[in-house]
Amino acid sequence: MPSRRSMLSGAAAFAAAPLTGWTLLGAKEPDTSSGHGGHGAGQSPASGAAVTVPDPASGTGPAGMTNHAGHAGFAGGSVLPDRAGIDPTAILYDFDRGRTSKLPDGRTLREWDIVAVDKEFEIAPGVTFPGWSYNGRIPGPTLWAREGDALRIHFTNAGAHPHTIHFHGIHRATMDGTPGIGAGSIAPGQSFTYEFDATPFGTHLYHCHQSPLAPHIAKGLYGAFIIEPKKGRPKADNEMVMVMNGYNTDGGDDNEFYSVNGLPFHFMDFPVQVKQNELVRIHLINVLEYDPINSFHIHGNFFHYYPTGTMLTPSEYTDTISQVQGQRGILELRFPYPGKYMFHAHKTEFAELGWMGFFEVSAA
Ligand SMILES: [Cu+2]
Repeated sequence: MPSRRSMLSGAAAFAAAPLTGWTLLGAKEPDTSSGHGGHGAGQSPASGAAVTVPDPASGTGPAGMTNHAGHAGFAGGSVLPDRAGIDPTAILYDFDRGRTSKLPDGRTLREWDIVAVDKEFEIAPGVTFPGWSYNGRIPGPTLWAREGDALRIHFTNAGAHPHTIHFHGIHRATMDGTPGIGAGSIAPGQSFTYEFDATPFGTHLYHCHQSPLAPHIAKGLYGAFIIEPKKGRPKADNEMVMVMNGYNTDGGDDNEFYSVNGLPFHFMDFPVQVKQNELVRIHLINVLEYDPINSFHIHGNFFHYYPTGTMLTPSEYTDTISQVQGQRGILELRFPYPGKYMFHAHKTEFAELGWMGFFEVSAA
């Protein structure tokens, strides 16, 4: 089996020798010797060694892929969202505020339906990933609430394995989505409603907490959970969610692909659109498994950073931050100059395996 390093060399060599790079990516064999146990996690091999190799010079590629010769990436570009089954650009702005109603005490009740479903995604050209997902997407829906709201999350497990939803926040033990406590594991075909209040305000996350934990998260069962302060924040012109994740495609103990909002290299081909001088607010969440640390670096700019989003004043003014698994925060910045500015994991290996993209700043 080629190492992650050799894949990286393959990716870097794409412009010069696309066939070699393509073969390295497409021909990865499943690793049947290791495996971290449980539920057949990651046991489906990468498929697609037989995909047509596009000609980077011609500007064309197989249907459903873009072509971005000129930067590290896949020979045919990232997979188009329709074909991938994931649209990272749509996920940026897809805040799900739930169904709202008023409780007798005047508070807002928000309700969501979340279904765990097993679903295949084409995360890289010719590479399918047998995901476990919330509502058929990786990452799952971004749940938005206001501090103090009453929340009800109606969870149904339509997958083949037991799952839970564990929310970060303050709540009773019985609502913690942890096996052995309260409803605990939700078996296939079963449902449970998690019920708690939205507190504290901040940028949080939710994920499955079934054992073995790493695959239950890494297969795709995670999402953003944002609680706005009761009085709100200063209005941002451009507010978005970025979930840093990775894919273990060979059942080994590391990731072969990295991304933001689910699709490697997507934002290289579809830069995040920003206007000069507008206030950009990014809710950044790290759900990466198998690697201890992830990071976010921006070119040509600095941002204010609010760790966990639980304070209204930033702790740092920087161009690079690190997050371990489950860590998250809010970034606020304005772009003073038009142009294209890269953002990526400052761990270069992650960047070259998919975790890189652009902001495209248009003149005000
Ligand atoms: Cu699970």
